[in-house]
This record gives sequence, C-alpha cells and structure tokens, in this order.
Amino acid sequence: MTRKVVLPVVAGLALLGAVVIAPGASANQEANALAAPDISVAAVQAHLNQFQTIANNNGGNRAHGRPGYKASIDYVKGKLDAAGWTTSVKTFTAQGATGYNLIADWPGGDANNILMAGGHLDSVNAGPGINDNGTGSAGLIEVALAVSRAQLKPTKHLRFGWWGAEELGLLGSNNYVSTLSAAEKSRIKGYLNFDMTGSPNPGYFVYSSSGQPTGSTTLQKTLEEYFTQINVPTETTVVGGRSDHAAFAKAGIPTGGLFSGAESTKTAAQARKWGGQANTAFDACYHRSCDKTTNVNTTSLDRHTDAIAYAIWKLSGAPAI
Ligand code: DPN
Ligand code: ZN
Repeated sequence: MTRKVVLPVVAGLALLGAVVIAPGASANQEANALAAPDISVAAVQAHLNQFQTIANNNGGNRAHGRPGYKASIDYVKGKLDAAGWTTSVKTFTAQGATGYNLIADWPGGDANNILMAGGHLDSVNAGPGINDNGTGSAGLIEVALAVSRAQLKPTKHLRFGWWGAEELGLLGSNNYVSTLSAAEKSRIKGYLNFDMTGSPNPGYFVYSSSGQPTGSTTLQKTLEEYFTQINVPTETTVVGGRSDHAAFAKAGIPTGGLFSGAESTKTAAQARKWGGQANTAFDACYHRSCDKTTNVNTTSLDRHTDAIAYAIWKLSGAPAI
C-alpha cells in the first residue's frame, strides 16, 4: 500500500524534473552523446615534424629564451586561432629572458566550471624535445582541432595551456597559476597534464589520485577507462613535482595526467605486459640531442592522444568532476 502511493509520486517528480531541465540541456546532451573521435596519429606526427623543423632552424632546440621556443608558440597559436579557439600569449620573465605561455579557450560552456588540460611546450637546451614534450603538446593541438571540427558544445568551459620554462622548474605553469585570483582558481574544476606520451620503449602510466596532493580519482578513473576499453593495461604513477600539474595542485585544483616514461628503466614484468625492452629506459634519449622525431613510438602516441580526446569529451560533458 505504502509502495503504491510513494512510487508514483517519485516518478512524477522525476518526470517533472526532466521536463524542466530538458530545453537547456538538450543541445549539450546531444553533443556529448557523440563518442570522442579517434585522433589521427598522422596528424599528431605532422605537428611533431613541425616542432623538429623549428628546432633544426633555431640551433637545435626549442628551449626557454631561445628563438625555437617562441617559434613553437607561434605555430601552436596559429593552428588554434584558425580553428576558432580564443588564444592569448601570456609573458613572464625567467632567468633574464621572456617566457611565454599559450592559453586557449573554446568559446562556450559554463565559465564557472572549467576543465583545463595542458603540457609544456619547451625543450631542454640539449635537444629538440620531441618526445619531451612535443608529444603531449602535439596531442593537445590535435584534440583542440577535433573539438573545433566537432563544434563541441561542452557543459564545462574548456581551456588548454601550453607552458613555457617547465624544464627550468615549472616556471611557466607556476607563473600562470600565480596570476589567477582565488575566484579564478576556484572555477577550474580539474587540470589534466600530458608530458611525454610517445616514449620509444613505452609504458602506460596514469597519474595516481593518491600519494600526490589534489590527485583526482575521477580524472584517474576516466583516463584508465579509455585504456581498459582498448585492452591496454596501465599502472599508476606519482609524478610529484616533476611536471606542470604540480602548479595546479599547489592551488588546490584536482589534477590527473598521463605519462609514457622517461629515464627510468622498464622492468621485466612491464616488458611482458607492454612489450618493448626490459632493463632499458622508457626514453633513452630523455633530455638529449637524440630526442628527435625518430624518438617516438607511434602506437604509444596514438593511444595516449586518443585517451586525451576520450577524457576531454567525457569530462567536459559531465556536470561535475
Ligand atoms: N617533464 C620531464 C622532467 O621534468 O624532466 C619529465 C617527466 C614528465 C617526468 C612526467 C616525470 C613525469
Ligand atoms: Zn617534460
């Protein structure tokens, strides 16, 4: 008897709720119901080739304070502007040179509910920085272009960042976060970091939500979900202060990210799981002149970039992180 009375009331309220929210939500629901696109790895590689050319034409690197860095900023900005993103180059001074961050906003979405993604665009002085971090930077460009092609109408506002002077101690990302007011910081609901995604002897590491401040379970799980779908096992990793998510973590912003490995060596168990060479560095050219376009594993680059797109589509369509 009680059931027969209560259930219709609950159902009626749910129906009323659905009717009330439907007009505003329908466009978003429709857009986000579309699956994330499969990002063309050839397109990502084309951006890497451009970074390599920039380094070749500018003394072999794309480092802070060197002309290859600014040329890299100009390249990314040109691509994003042409695709309808709103870009802004933010300057800072570090070690006596002008540094540049590129911030790109996709028009629309809830300005009080921002999903950010980023990676560092600078290389070390020693080389062109194609895996570290041309890969994350190029993946973010191509996902941004995919957002534009889809004319995505996310629930959240989307903002991407390409950071300067990471290799000198996260200087660009720290500078960006330091320029935000408390209110601006509180509007950023999550930050995803992509630093090295095409390591030649790759691992599949997802930033752990535990063991690092503000690690987000939702961000971790969403990234893991993609790799589960393609049957690629992942491990969690604690990146600590080694990349730009740390600047956001210090500000209390939930963080996550992906990493295919740097100077540390792949274990025998990891080689069984992921293939590749045991007892060999994930990236033997890490911070060296040989970090060129030849220093990239295409499968790793492809999978990681598709994972970026998956997370951006899924998280930007969700009302909360
Ligand atoms: N960004 C690189 C560095 O700090 O040298 C490499 C790195 C990226 C290390 C992500 C750990 C995690
Ligand atoms: Zn890096």
